[in-house]
Amino acid sequence: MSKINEVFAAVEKGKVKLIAGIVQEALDAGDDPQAILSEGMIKAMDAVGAKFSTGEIFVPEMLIAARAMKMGVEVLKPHLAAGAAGAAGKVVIGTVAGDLHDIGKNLVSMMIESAGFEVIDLGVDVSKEKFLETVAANPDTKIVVCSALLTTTMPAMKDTVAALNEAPFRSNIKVMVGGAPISQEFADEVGADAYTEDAATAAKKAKEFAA
Ligand code: B1M
Repeated sequence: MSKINEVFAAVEKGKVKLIAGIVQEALDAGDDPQAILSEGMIKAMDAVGAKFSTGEIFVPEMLIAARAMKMGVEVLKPHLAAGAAGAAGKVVIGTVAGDLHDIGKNLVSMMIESAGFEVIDLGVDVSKEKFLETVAANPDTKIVVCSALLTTTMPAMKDTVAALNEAPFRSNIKVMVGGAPISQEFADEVGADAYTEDAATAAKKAKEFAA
């Protein structure tokens, strides 16, 4: 019997000590790793976000759910990712300035890596200067990926893409953007080369760009 509901409940309730075992049980029960991720974990985070919006829970509960999800993803990782390391080229990725959300960015990073890229992950709260200096220091960079989860950090994404667009290396790279508040319209407006909705499509698009 599927264990995905148990994964959902464990992430939603932030069962940090139990999550790894529950994810392993789901894998052992034959649940599809992609379904464990999307139906179990990501949906649980959406439920957490909805509860936060209505004031049912607060930042500490969101934080602990995030911790549980991260620990669950560690167990899933080998089952989701399988690629020839680095062969497809170099990708620089980060969550833009002022934004501390990294779960989605980490998934994008993991999927891109498993598509065969070498990923330089700059983490969260990454300034435009840091993106620029990293690409300048790695002239073989093929793609820059910016993530944002807050409407309040969309301007930072806009500034980052604008700075990349003015950089001397711009014609050598593709700029990809994504995250919950980002849309194709926003990507077009700021001058990014691509917007993708989730981690799997980000990896697919990155492969297209590198082909
Ligand atoms: Co925050 N938070 N949070 N939070 N948080 C949201 C985003 C929010 C929607 C919750 C809500 O109100 N319903 C809301 C934003 C509202 C808005 O801007 N419209 C919000 C808020 C308000 C805040 C604070 C301001 C709260 C406060 O302090 N009062 C604060 C801001 C801190 C800051 O960043 N400066 C804050 C803090 C936090 C925590 C630190 C507690 C924690 C983050 C921990 C961490 O990341 N390490 C947290 C969490 C966990 C959430 C929710 C509940 C879950 C986010 C998540 O990890 N989702 C979130 C509600 C929600 O999203 N439903 C919420 C799972 C993840 C897999 O999805 O990141 O969307 P996501 O990634 C997806 C896609 O977006 C896409 O791929 C992934 C799926 O495959 N994607 C890309 C992401 N980046 C991409 C880049 C690409 C392509 C695709 O490039 C090509």
